[in-house]
Amino acid sequence: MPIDATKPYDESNIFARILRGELPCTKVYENEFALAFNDIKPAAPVHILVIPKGPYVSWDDFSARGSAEEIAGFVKAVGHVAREAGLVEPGYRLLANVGMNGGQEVPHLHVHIFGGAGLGPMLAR
Ligand code: DGP
Repeated sequence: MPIDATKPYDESNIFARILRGELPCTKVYENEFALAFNDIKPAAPVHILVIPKGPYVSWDDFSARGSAEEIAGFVKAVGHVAREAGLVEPGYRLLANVGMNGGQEVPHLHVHIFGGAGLGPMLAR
């Protein structure tokens, strides 16, 4: 069920619980700005989620309230994870769903990194 991305941050969301170590994840990378882990329901041979450490509901929230340091650190972490996964030469796709029409289900910003195969058209038609 997609979320309303204008709602305040919910500390009990599943990715907040992963960040606090209350729930497990298959960690791919972590630094002071970001945590990256494999998606539990992969939609491509490589499907990694990268989340900021701070409490941001969505890309909208992060771009509005995140500090320049957090935003730069997060963007760099996404690039680092994709490079380390060997995705640059074959290519990959980034996706951040926002709110209802975007189909966002977890109310903590996450960027999907998809790769490992040709990914087809950008959106289903
Ligand atoms: P989105 O629709 O953009 O909000 O995508 C949410 C993604 O999060 C979806 O691909 C499945 C993934 N996901 C949901 N719960 C968990 C979890 O507990 N662990 C992991 N690793 N991924 C999860």
